Amino acid sequence: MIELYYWPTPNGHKITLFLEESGLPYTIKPVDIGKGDQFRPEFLAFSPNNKMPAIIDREPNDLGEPVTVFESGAILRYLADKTGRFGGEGLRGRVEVDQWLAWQIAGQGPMTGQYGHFTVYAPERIEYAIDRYTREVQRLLGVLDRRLQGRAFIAGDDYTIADMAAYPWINPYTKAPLDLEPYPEVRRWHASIAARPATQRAYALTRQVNPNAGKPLTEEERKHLFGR
Ligand SMILES: N[C@@H](CCC(=O)N[C@@H](CS)C(=O)NCC(=O)O)C(=O)O
Repeated sequence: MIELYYWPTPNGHKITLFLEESGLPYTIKPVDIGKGDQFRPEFLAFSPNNKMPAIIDREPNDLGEPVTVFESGAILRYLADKTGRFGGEGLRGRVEVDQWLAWQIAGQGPMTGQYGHFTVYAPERIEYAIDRYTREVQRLLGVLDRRLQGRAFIAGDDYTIADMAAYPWINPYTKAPLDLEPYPEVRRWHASIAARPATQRAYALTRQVNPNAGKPLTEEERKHLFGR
């Protein structure tokens, strides 16, 4: 059984996308990042960067002690290796997946996150930052759009952990949506993943785990998320 330390945000969705798609048994341990659960010593003991997602695998393939993993990219790779699914086939298939997984966790995710921070959450409007991250996200959408030309999914014909990582970070801010009109391949790919039953199950967890999802942040939530 996998214990998933989770809150319904784009990085959290990456892991529920995998778990719902693979059918691997799991249980959710909510980490309410608006209440400061990410700073609890028992969570920091295995997720020292004070961010979710993280997992504990109580039944690792080597039958040894439980395995803990933090960082969404590392978790996706671990789960792909554990199940032998969604991680790319053979040396060449695997490297296709891993380079785009790295592109997502080092580029598309953080840049889109900064775009969201400065357009939605920052207490003051800083034009330079908004402009910088808007253009960077648009550039990354262009990179993804070109990659998807002639391919069903990021790594080729198969749906993989590279897609699961990138999907939740396409336009995650309803208060600051970006125009996806210039990226037809991204729109086609995004719609095909949105239609998957596993995707719908993963996103249905949002309201179940956080009934306040989508509401403006309270002062307490801002303090825990941006104040330390
Ligand atoms: N690089 C990390 C980023 C995870 C992350 O940013 N998690 C956010 C929510 S999406 C979080 O837990 N924030 C709590 C905090 O910053 O205190 C990953 O890919 O797992």
